[in-house]
Amino acid sequence: MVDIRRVRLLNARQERPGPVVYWMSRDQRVRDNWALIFAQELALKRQQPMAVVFCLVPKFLGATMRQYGFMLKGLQEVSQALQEKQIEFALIVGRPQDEITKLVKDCGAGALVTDFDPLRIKREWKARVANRIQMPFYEVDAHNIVPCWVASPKQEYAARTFRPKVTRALTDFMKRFPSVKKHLIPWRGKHSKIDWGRIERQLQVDRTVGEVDWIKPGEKAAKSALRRFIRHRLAEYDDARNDPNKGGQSGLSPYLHFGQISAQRVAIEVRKSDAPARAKEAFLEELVVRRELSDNFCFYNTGYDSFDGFPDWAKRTLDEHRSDRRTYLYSLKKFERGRTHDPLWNAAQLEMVNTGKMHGYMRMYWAKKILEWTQSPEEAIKIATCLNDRYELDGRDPNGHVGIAWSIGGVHDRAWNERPVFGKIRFMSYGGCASKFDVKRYIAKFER
Ligand code: FAD
Ligand code: FO1
Repeated sequence: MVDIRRVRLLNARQERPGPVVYWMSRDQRVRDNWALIFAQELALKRQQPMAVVFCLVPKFLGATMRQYGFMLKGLQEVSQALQEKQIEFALIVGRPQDEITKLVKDCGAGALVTDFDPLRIKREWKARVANRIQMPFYEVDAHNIVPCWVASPKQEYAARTFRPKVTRALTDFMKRFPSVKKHLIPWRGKHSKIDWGRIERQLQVDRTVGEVDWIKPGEKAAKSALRRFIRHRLAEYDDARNDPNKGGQSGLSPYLHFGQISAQRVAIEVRKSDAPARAKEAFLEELVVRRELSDNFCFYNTGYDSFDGFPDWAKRTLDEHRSDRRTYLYSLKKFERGRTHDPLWNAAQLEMVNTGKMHGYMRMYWAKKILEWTQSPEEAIKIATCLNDRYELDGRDPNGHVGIAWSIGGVHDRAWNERPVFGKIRFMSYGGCASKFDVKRYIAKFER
């Protein structure tokens, strides 16, 4: 049974007979998906058919072929896995408020289920759909181990204040996942045959940022990536993760971002492993505390992607230094091409452009230098968000907004000693990086 605290009702509509539809969006997987499990429970309780639908929205937050290609290949695997469970999967294209509303009306749905996402665009989609349909519309947090609204009723100030709350609730929510059953009540609506090749060819999307080949999309590939990480890299995670030359990270963020693997599954497997406790704790701190803290920030702070969302102390200190002279000033184009005076920054930019995944340690340095070399914090946020979301496979994610807000606006951080441009925002320097890892080696790997 899905823990009912994981479910929210988005509209106050009367129960009605009819099939159950799961509008899949953030959690694009069949295994370990609480939203899908909830939708099937609802359908079986009512002895009704069920279907899963994905609404493909071209030009989603500036995504390019790099992200759409990864996502669509993952969805193809979802559709095959659902077929084996005799669950109908439909892929529709257009605006959710039109297409989802039309689909649930055409099939006479009795209930609509979707997965949770704190991003503004998703909340707008759901509000519009909720107003146009006459059936109950449920939202299930299938992304966080502890449902966002359960972990905390408010925006948390720092990992320090959030950690005890989420850790306390963790045991309660780390329940075993029931597997999705074969759905023996046949879908009576029309059956859609999806021409994946045509969908990909016809997608109006920026194709100048191409797909990457070092990572295979989909649930199966995600599962083996997790197994490889646990077997070969988890044990050294706590010291390797801050050295971009060691490649000590899990590489899971594209899978987590598209929901092709459940964070709860990752946590269960990491906990079961025989890696040293220190390494497991360091990894779970990032996977659980930091990642779920990002959803907390985006869920409770409407300015999660703007200067307004910064804490007061940060806004004050950045305001005091608005007119400080910038030693260097670069345009979006110069940044994008990795044409600054700093070879380390350029190498990080080129790593992101060429691989779709910049090393986590470099992402902090990368964003902080954009603050240093632009005329205002607002412009820095804009440039960092645009480049991160254009090139990163894991972009357009609450983690991204928080990563940028931490780097530029001190979100979840504290004040440091004052300096030009940054004020009391934590500073990072080339020299600081050089004291932690072999910067020349990193630069040589990625320079032009
Ligand atoms: P690992 O170190 O193996 O971590 C495993 C998982 O833990 C990650 O996939 C992620 O879900 C979570 N995690 C790790 N570090 C963080 C963190 N600092 N904050 C929140 N969760 C974390 N992450 C994204 O998923 N999408 C983004 O667009 C993104 N943009 C960022 C921008 C900046 C400026 C900064 C400083 C960080 C950003 N991050 C983003 C957070 C973090 O850098 C990435 O999650 C991490 O590098 C992903 O690689 P990995 O899965 O191999 O990481
Ligand atoms: N979600 C959708 O429901 N429909 C889409 O067409 C869609 C496209 C898309 C492209 C790139 C990308 O990074 C994410 C995309 N998402 C889409 C949303 C995604 O599944 C995540 O829910 C959010 O980006 C993270 O919160």
